Amino acid sequence: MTRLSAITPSDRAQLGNHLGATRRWAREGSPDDLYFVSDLHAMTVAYNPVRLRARTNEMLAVLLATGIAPEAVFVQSALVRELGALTWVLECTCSFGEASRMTQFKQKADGQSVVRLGLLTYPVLMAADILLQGADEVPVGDDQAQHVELARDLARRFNTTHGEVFTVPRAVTPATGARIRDLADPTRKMSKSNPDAAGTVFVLDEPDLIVRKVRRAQTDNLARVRYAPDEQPGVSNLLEVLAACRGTSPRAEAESFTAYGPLKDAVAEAVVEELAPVRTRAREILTDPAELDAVRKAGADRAAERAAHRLASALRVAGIG
Ligand code: AQP
Repeated sequence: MTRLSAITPSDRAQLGNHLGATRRWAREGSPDDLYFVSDLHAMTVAYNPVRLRARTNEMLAVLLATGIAPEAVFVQSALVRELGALTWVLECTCSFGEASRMTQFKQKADGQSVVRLGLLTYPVLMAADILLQGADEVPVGDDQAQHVELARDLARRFNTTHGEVFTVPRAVTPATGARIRDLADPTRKMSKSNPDAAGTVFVLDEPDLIVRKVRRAQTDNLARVRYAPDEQPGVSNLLEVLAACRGTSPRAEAESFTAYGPLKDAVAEAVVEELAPVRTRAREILTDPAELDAVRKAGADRAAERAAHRLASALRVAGIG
């Protein structure tokens, strides 16, 4: 069984990426799994090419530092030609209505004066990522489950129309940590590219900065520690983070606290402890660019080799190539 998932270097990896995704990839990984840095996905909004290259390398180092096997990683743009071809085929399988219904598209397009076409079509590129590698399972946080659903629909439709080429993938989401919220505004999810970084804990943040961010986390004036995401989103988010770090449940954690101060202290300590080994190892990896390049090259070769047969079949039955 092949699991495949990705992280976009739109900015630096954050705690939600770690708890909801990358930590699980490292823990649950099996020899056939594939995890990649989706640098092509980072181009859907205005970006700086020099920074994108640096973030891509940093993200690759974070994946390795989290414990993902070097044999399981690659950088998406190594397959830019193969993905370009399959994305076109899948775009011609997908309707405008399906693409424009994606919640993330609606959220990210909202308020932008210029909406790039790539922002609308990137879930189709994501479907190409998944289908090209024949993934069975796609471990993601809640926010990406809808995109995996689209990949399923496109795979089924293509197979029915042209012949069985693609494995139909399924999304798998974690019980806790599936949607870590922004510490400063718990009504929205924690994101790398949120312009206000006060509520985002980055994986490579120094411990004292993590402590400051957690201490400033928004709570409420109800003065009780309960896991009630609708009524007490800030407190519930802290409990969720604590539970994800400790491998417990938010409700069980709520029993141990009566005031917000001690809860924040416990969360800060747990997050610092959780991220410290990743930060230390990532720093080491980044001091050896030649080794990182070698991992990148080997990953590119493996991913291209896996993709070749499936792409050729898809193009053939679609009547092209
Ligand atoms: N807040 C979150 N809680 C739990 N899981 C999360 N993920 C993202 N945010 C949270 C999961 O992390 C994986 C990699 O995400 P991505 O880089 O592909 O894109 P994203 O979901 O758009 O992540 P961000 O951090 O919010 O980036 P920007 O700011 O660029 O939009 C995915 O499995 C995702 O579910």
